[in-house]
Amino acid sequence: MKSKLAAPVIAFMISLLGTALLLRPMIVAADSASGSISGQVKFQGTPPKMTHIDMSTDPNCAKAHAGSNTTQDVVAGSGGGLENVVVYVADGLPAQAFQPPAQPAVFDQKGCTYSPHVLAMQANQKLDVVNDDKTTHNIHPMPENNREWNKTQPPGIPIEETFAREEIAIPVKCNIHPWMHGYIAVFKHPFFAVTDQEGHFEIKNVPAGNYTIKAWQEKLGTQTQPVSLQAGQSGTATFVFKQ
Ligand SMILES: [Cu+2]
Repeated sequence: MKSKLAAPVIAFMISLLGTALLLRPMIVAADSASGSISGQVKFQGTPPKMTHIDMSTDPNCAKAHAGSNTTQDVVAGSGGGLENVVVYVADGLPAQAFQPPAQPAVFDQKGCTYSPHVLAMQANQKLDVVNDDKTTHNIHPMPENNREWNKTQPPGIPIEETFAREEIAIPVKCNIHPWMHGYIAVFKHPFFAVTDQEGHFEIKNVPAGNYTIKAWQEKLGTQTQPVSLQAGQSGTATFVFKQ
């Protein structure tokens, strides 16, 4: 009786194993179909001088800066790379909803400046606003396509917020310290990046396709270029901004 049952069970298990082996390469193929789009954003010419910010009206802010502190409107590195540029897929994605990441985006107030100066996040992703200063701030995003909010934030008290819709980019100011301003770019998909000090960016896990890529800079505007991404390949893009 036992041996009669064992044969079909073994046959069934072998067929399961076969199915698993067949499925495995398909899953790997699906993963390798996406690639990254990377590159650099450059500034051509002489970058505008960053001006000193006088924080003497709030000694808590002034004390936080041992040296000089400057405006961050156009931050060009010595190698010509442009920092704080938002590079993103603007067109070409399939019409699907992308879930926001579980991890919150963080917008910090440190030394009475915003860190990062330009934040990029997904719509409906949690936004943690942090006050790391010994003074009270007032965080006031001024959106055109989202709900406006305006909150006083004493030292160490967390604020949790979110933005429901795509908007590139929302200006943020502090009603207490007039020099404080930054931007929050909100996307309905995860295919965006903000350039680092050398102007480099990498947009990861982009499915193969033909895309319109845009680069947004708060003072210099927006640039557009097409990028074609083959299955499993990486794409590149270079943007050059001039004053
Ligand atoms: Cu402030």
